[in-house]
Amino acid sequence: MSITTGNQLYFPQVPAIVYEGPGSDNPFAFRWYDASRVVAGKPMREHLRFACAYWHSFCGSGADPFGAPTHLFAWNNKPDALDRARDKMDAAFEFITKLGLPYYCFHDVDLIDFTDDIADNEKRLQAITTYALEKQKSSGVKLLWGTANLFSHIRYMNGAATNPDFKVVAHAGAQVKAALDATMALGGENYVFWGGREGYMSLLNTNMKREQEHMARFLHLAKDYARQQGFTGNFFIEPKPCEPTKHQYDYDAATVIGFLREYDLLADFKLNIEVNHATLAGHTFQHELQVAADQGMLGSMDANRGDYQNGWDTDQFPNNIHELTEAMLIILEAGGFAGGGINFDAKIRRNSTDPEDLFHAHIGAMDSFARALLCADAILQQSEYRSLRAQRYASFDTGEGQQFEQGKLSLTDLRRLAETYGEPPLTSGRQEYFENIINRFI
Ligand code: XLS
Ligand code: NI
Ligand code: NI
Repeated sequence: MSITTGNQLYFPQVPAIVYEGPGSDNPFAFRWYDASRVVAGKPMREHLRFACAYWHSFCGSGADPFGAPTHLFAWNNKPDALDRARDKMDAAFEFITKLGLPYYCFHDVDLIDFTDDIADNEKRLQAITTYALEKQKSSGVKLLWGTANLFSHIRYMNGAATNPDFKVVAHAGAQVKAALDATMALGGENYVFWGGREGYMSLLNTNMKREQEHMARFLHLAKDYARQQGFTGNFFIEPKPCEPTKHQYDYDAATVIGFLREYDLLADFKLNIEVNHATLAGHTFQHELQVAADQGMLGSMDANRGDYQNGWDTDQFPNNIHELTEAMLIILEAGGFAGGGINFDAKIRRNSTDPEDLFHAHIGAMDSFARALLCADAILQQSEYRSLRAQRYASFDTGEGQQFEQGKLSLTDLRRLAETYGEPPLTSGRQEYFENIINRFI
């Protein structure tokens, strides 16, 4: 493989994107995302910790099951794999720095094409990692998380860590080891496991208990290896109920937390919650965030949105300020992410074929989150939202309610008290009023 360093610009027509305020009509400016503006005690950039997803933005081709690629990138033209990978990285860092994104995230195979040769793949990854390190140093961009793609190669069709054939499990191990090495070499702050094929298509041919034990064993091996190498970051599990597998073991936040607890992994792992995965699981995104936050497990977020008219992972860019405001309320009340940030796991549409479309997508998404952050902060600071919710539980703050919370009452006590209270009055949940509070600040 040859070594060339390109100076070519891939988005020469797009300037660096700066904050111009809500009144601006410049399509290449932020209206709400003002990185250094202090909100709730820290700058926006530290609340939001935005990351570019290498796979969607620089590896996605626009192809779908019915049609050929439509995103024909200038960085994909060279015959040599390392040359191609460097071109792609030049384009990625040009894009990331023009947007002022502080972070990026990748799968191993996003950085450089793999073959079936383990040693060669390791060499490839090391070569492009060296290049990435230079890019990070000269730009100040950091790695939010790395991961291994354990779902695209044909060997993983029956799963990776949960594959019924140990030989495939070993290959998954080799790949995760190299991806961890790359993540650590780049100072990656976290490492993600998304188990797209860790699950089953049919229970008839599946020993579910054994597969889940293998998954836990595998996670322990990965964690132990990284810790031995001095990695101090978080491991994240990204829940998803299905797709591509019919039933995925990491179904949702509650399921994953139970799994981590059962297999003694809670201390090292947290969750990476993805919007569209939450909706596929039959939850709202807010529900998944709250479940994670309540357990101190809110690690990071994959930001995108689904489509209310269909049932798959469409990975569209986020733009719903109302839903994002409700999400930011939970994140602010939780004190922010534990180690992670907001990774745009989203892709432009197949028919979005202008190079500028990738910028418009990210500008809109970053502005939507910034605006949601401002709205959520205003709701918490200026409205009765928090105190109204607290008041609903006031009967537990003193007296017998408090004794109940403290474990000082028996079931017989409850019966005795019920009789003395008589029938309680109906107390409104005031949902519509709560909804109005949110809208008042948008
Ligand atoms: C797919 C997942 C994937 C993970 C990383 O649905 O969101 O992109 O984020 O493997
Ligand atoms: Ni994701
Ligand atoms: Ni996804």
